[in-house]
Amino acid sequence: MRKPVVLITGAGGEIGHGLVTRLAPAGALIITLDVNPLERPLAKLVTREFTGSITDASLLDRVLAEFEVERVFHLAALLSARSEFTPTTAHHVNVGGTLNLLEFAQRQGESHGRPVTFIYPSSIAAYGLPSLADKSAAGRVREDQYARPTTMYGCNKLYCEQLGHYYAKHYKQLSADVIPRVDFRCVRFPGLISAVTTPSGGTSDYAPEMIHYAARSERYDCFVRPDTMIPFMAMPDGVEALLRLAAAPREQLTRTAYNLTAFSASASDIRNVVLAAFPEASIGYAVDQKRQGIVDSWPADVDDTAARNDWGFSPEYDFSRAFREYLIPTINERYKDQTKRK
Ligand code: AKB
Repeated sequence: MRKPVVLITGAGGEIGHGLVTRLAPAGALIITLDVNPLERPLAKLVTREFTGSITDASLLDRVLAEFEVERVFHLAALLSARSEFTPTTAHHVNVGGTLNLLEFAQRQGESHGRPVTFIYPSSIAAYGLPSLADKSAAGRVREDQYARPTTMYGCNKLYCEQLGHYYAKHYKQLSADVIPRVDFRCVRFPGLISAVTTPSGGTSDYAPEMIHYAARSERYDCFVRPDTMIPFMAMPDGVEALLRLAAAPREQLTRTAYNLTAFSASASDIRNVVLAAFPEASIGYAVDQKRQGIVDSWPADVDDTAARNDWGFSPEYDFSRAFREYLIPTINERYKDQTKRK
């Protein structure tokens, strides 16, 4: 008989690392799919590790044959900056891979007779504010506003939200009694800041990079202007949000995609709090106009009322607490041996 498990794609990434380390102690049987082998400490926490691409349908067939997947956390993706260098590859992975996973979830549900809960991290990159004046005037952007992404990654994320809705509500709607459909649920993450993994190709990476470089006593030049403002969230709150959404009773959910945020901060706000923690840090600005243009198209803040009302989203870390209690002490611990050797 197949074992009931949770599937996490992109398990070795920034969100995946936090999710595996949070889920494993709770006793979840976890299988993972990542294009790279997991680091040993993470691999020891999972029941089975598949190394390969989400674009490989035959690999997913192997998973289907061996495991009864009840819940999917589909985290694997090429992020915004990296996707701009290889847009067709980004589409192939971000959209083609997600379509493979949705089809896999549908076939899993048909095989064991219950809808698979499918959790998908979209992004503030799904928004496209046309100018800084519009960004300033927009204030807290709602889910149904400004859905005009300016990056391939943002286009991918917005389309995959729609794909998920289709699989949940309309899949093969002209065929006789297709059952059961995928229980697709999605959040639009702000910039996520992790203390335990280093950033991997995002345009919001200036925030975590600033902290990690300061902790390593390395010079950092921020690639956006000091006044650049977007919403952020500490990684533990991001992981908890995914788990809370996954556990919410289906009847409480009034939408497919939910905004999330914990705090908005400018690059200057972040630089000031990092300098307060690392007075010797050397942090300057070298604005990259192309990446600046991407971040300027993202909202300064988002309205997450629907997530709070429907499934009790409530972040633990505001700006000050995120740095004081999570980021600075955890990152200091991570680099303490490295900085001693200098
Ligand atoms: C990125 O910067 O690409 C991601 C995101 C905001 O979705 N961190």
